[in-house]
Amino acid sequence: MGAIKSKRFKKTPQVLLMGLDSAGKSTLLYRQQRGVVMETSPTVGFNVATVELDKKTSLSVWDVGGQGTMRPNWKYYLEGCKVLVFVVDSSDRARMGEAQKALKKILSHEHLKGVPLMVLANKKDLPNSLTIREVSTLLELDSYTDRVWQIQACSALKGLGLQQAFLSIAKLMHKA
Ligand code: G3D
Repeated sequence: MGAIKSKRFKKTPQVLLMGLDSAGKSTLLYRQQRGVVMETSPTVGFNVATVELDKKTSLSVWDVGGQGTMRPNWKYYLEGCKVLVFVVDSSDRARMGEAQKALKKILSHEHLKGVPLMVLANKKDLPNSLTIREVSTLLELDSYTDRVWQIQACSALKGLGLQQAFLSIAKLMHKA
């Protein structure tokens, strides 16, 4: 998500958009954005992008691959999260295990206890993309019995399924 410019960062975002690098987070944001305000946070060493969805809701975006050593700093960012949106590249079977581990790790944080989860199985336009049932199995979503979760297929590139996804995210916010 390096291409997005940054300006401001809120410490208590309402929606966190996470996923491995190349999952399609930046593409999704560019599709959804109204006004994008971004920041690279030098103090914690990873990029955080914040988008104003509307006057009351902000969305912060992180790459979570390989950030294990940054975990002590996560508490400053995860607090106040109402919905966690996890984006996966559904055409990349080889990295599903890595995505599963990253998701599990982030969800184990105390600040995300009981926080609803929306998984976006992105790149559904590609012919080799996995079904949402397959993605859900590989991410072991059934093991998350202590929170509400949903999975939806989308294509950030083609703009497919995004409107529905954001409507569902708005609904999940009220379940937090
Ligand atoms: P990230 O922000 O999660 O790191 P990006 O991911 O948004 O930068 O996307 C990584 C690559 O995947 C980009 O291709 C982008 O165009 C592509 N991509 C994102 N979403 C989709 C999608 O829904 N369908 C398809 N087919 N491709 C998608 P490049 O070639 O620029 O690396």
